Amino acid sequence: MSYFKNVQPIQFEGKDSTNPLAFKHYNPREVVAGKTMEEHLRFAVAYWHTFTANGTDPFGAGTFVRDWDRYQGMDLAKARVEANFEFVEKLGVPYFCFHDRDIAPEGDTLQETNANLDAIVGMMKDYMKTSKVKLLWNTANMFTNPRFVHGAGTACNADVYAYAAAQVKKGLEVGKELGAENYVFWGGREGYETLLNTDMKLELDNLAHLYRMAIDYAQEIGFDAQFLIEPKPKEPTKHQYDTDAATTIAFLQTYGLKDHFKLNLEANHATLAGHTFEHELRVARINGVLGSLDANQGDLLLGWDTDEFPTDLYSATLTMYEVLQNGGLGRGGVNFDAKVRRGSFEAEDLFHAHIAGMDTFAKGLKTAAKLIEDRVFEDAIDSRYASFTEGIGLEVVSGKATLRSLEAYALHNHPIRNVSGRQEVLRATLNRYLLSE
Ligand code: XLS
Ligand code: CA
Ligand code: CA
Repeated sequence: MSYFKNVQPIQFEGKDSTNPLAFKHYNPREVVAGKTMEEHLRFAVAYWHTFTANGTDPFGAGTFVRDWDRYQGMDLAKARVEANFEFVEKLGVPYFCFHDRDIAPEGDTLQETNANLDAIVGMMKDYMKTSKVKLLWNTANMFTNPRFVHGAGTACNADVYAYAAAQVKKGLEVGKELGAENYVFWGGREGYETLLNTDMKLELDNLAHLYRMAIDYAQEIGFDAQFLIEPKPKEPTKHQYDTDAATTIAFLQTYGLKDHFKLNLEANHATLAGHTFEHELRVARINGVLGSLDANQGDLLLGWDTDEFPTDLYSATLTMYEVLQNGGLGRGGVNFDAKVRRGSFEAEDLFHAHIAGMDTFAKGLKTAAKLIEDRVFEDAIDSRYASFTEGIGLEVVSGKATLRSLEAYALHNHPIRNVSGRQEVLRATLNRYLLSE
């Protein structure tokens, strides 16, 4: 059964192509800064947006026209697996990602739910014997079911906490079974609606216990995936504990967990936190925890998580600049946690959207590599901070300075001379690089 019979495997046709079903910049085999584009970008398709969602919004029913929707229950779940492998192979990306509840329906009991999951995981495993498609990460959906109304790992109810722990245990087993390279924790309900009914300390302690148990269990079963925490400040919960990269790093340090986790950063979550995506990547990078990316973009005119496909070349360039400066994403990748708009309801739109995102990131990668090769920002930054490479500045940097020695210096250093930050020149230069080629 083919779900995308009108689409042939997507090919690279070059920047002058006008074919909406071809890549203009993403050439998997092209070498940039010492690695192929495929190795740098490690693209993944998000199962939930691509195969599970139907275009429902709070004001209206689903609009998506999908061939697999003629099925129901486990038959539907199986049809989606077929569609997934066909789509990911035709798109030519190496990975996909899912939540447990995206791939199999819940049953009446946890036993039944796990049995459904096992059946679908078995089917995926069979596909993966012959397909080149791999699992970048899996995760547990502990936010949709009403039982998680007050949270999962931060629930006020120990029975819910135990259920969440059972779900994480199963998620780790599934990840091992399918050879997942990472395992993600995103806490959509891990936060609070009001402090008036919230024991914040207990909730955070319990969340840390859950993470510790997950580390121990993964070790016990020999699941060596990279653990990732995905920050988001709000939505669905009013305040979410993993607010942004800096807050999540502080949490990991407080609980002695930093060596076991990296961050999965999402562009739209950065926007919701009042940051640029590159800010979040920079914070993670300088703290050694830049793990993986959820590539999408928000709408700055809307205050919610719109998860649009990324087409902003400027942002993609600065994102890939951080990734290159990080020495790559390691076991992480670039997952399109993005959905086609409700009005883009035809199955072919799924290809158009991913191609647009992949080309945007490919162009961003090429531009960032050129900027780094030419040391555009590095030279500007080096000269801006040059006063810390000698004299009194070097004493500060090497930790030798004291308030006394700095005062002695300041008393006789008059007048102080500052130099322009030259922001506009740098932005114009960035535009010049983006527009070249
Ligand atoms: C929701 C999140 C979610 C995570 C995985 O906003 O982006 O989809 O990526 O649970
Ligand atoms: Ca995400
Ligand atoms: Ca999102």
